Amino acid sequence: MTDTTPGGLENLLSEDRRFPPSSEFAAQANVHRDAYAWADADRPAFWAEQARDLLDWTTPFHEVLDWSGAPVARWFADGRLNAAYNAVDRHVEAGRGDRVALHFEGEGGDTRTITYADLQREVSKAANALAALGVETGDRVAIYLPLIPEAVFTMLACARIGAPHSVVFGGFSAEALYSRIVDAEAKLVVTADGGFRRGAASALKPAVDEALAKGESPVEHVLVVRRTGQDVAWTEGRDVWWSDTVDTASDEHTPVAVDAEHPLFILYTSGTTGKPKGIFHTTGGYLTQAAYTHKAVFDLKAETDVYWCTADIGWITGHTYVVYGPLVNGATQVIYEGTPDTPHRGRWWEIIEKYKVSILYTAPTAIRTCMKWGEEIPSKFDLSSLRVLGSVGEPINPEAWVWYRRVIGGDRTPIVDTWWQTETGAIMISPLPGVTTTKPGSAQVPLPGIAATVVDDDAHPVPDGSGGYLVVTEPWPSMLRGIWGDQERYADTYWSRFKDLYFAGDGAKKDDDGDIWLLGRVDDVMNVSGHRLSTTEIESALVSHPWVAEAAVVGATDETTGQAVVAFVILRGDAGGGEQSADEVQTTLRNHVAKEIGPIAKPRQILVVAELPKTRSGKIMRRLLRDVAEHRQVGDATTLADASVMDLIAQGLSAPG
Ligand code: 6R9
Repeated sequence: MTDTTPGGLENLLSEDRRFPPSSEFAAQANVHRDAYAWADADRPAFWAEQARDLLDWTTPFHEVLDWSGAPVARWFADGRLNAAYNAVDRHVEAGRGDRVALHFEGEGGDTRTITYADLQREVSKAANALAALGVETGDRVAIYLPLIPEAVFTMLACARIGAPHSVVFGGFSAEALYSRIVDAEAKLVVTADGGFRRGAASALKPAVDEALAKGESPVEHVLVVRRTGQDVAWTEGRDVWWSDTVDTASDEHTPVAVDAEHPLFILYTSGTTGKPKGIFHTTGGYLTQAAYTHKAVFDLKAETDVYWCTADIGWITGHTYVVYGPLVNGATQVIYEGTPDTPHRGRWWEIIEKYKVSILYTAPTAIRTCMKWGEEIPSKFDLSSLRVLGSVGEPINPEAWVWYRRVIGGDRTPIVDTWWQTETGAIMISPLPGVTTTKPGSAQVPLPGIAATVVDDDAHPVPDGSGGYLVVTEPWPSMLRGIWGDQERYADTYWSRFKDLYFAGDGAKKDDDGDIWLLGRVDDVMNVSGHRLSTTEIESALVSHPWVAEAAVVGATDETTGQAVVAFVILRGDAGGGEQSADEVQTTLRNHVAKEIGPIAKPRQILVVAELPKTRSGKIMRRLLRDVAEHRQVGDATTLADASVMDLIAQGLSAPG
């Protein structure tokens, strides 16, 4: 990563477009430049002030940070609070019960408007039902639901009782669900008959039945929401309908105050190999940073903004920026069940026009997909309500960033490229929209109160202009408190690579201003003839060509060069890319990469594909592409959002031409 020879990282760093905030935006922004100095002067004091300011505590805290048990932090540990009370009840008590909390848009066009007062009743009913099913403070609950209001009600009902939830992606297999249920020893599973995806009802309950038939399980009950009306198999005594238990329960429930360090949730992330890691977060510190970052990074004005984060609740972005951050801040938000192209490719933009969404938070993969579909689609809708755009999940290529700002943001909106992880719980590195002069493709600066840098192999901070590994150098409130049931693995995975530094697993580079550019996971770094190349770098070069909508690059074993660059590209329908022969595409794009980065970075092979394999959170599964590139049997594809994509790629490669 420290290599700056040809093929190094010069391409991204030569990105010299700059976008300062407008003076109008800067003047009205929630957070100003002085926040950095204030936080630097006394980091724990800064967070303590946020915790007092943004949350209501039933028992105020006096201790701020206890790092004596490092690497497990304790924040605000002698305080007590309830997460659901903070997300719901206090807004109603303050006279804001009529404010819309959720504008739910079903894929088929059904809608529900849920105010904070409604939310209080729904969450209370669900909490009473959970308690009646035997769930007590400290018990774990698995949630396997589509993105429907009941998913939010259930998460908050768990929080209300102090029962940590473990949300499992609706797209995950029965096997994945079973291992997560067993690992967390969940007593209850909350699911639905099914959900709507791509215009059809897709079943969920059968996967729960299959999971629970796999062996011994701690599950006592399965609570089932009726969403699609599909037939479901039923196990008497174990399965109960939401309509029979929750809808009939009392809508009054007293939230259980818990210690600040009481676990709020477990969320499994797929490690590169082996058993998934149950990342667990606690209550006080997590909520503090969720609320602060949501307000600071998106400049949220709760009275007037309409916020929309397109993430599924099955990943961390859905936890922090659909459920906890926005609701603790009393925001009005949109949640949408379906896919962006159902029933047509303008669905997202139609939703933005309909609800006058002012803040949009989505992933680079979605932006690149929209680029591929062509800008005439969003251009048909009125997107003038938008005032802040966010990106998360992967490095965003400069071209995609610029397209996002121009086509979706009307050349007007600040873009916040937010770097963080399931483990960090909340945003760590991001521009502040009223402060930072943004650079397309860079997450830029640690937020006020966050200390992160880039180090070399020996843990020394690299000078500006060099690359290395991203680390966090001081504890932060929403940091993971460990891996559920395996604290040794926690220390090994994150704290053993560099002494006393949190190792994020991402490669990064500092530019000449000291701004941080994320370069992808360190395992995505290739070594071609001794030159270190980042996948992100080459992908960005490819996407900067007008024919290319999306690109994924992998390093395939090569007899002569050690590794060789193999690129998979999706061509843009609207830019002439579709009309070229395969040979012409190869030659043109190889030369383009050579020109942008250097001949060393030229892909050995460029394969045109219709889709790329992605997880439901939008991350490209390069491991599977590497299998294709190295002519191996394709490995475990169970966490793909759409498992048929690998078949399509294989077919496309064997087809003539
Ligand atoms: C929130 C989330 C974490 C990994 C992380 C990094 C990548 C996320 C990014 C980004 C570059 C950004 N990542 N945001 N890379 N720029 N703005 O995605 O959590 O699913 O745990 O993934 O995602 O590689 O290490 P999670």
